[in-house]
Amino acid sequence: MKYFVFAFLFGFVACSGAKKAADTGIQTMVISTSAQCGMCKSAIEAGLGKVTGIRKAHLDVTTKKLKVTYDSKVIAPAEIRGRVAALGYDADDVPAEAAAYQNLPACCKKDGGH
Ligand SMILES: [Cu+2]
Repeated sequence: MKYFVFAFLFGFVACSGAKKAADTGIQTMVISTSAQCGMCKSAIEAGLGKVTGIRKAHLDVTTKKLKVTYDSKVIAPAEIRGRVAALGYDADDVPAEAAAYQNLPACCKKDGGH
């Protein structure tokens, strides 16, 4: 019985937490990138980790999808895509910035070793 009550309370707290997150502007978006390997993953996740308003960035190297948790009151999706492009990677319809792309290791380039 105690466990049942605990589970109920936990569920209640989880639900109210989700509502609070929506009120504070926290949102999640998925960006298609041109990332190639684990180095790209590190570069993108570390690069976005420094950006104000971005709470979490996770790249799946297999799908090349970047999942970003951000505060919509602080940063807009277009700016997040711009940040990814500035690191040298395509972000949805925003092409990688040429200079940054040129500076990537060969294995991270779209026509690279992979
Ligand atoms: Cu790479």
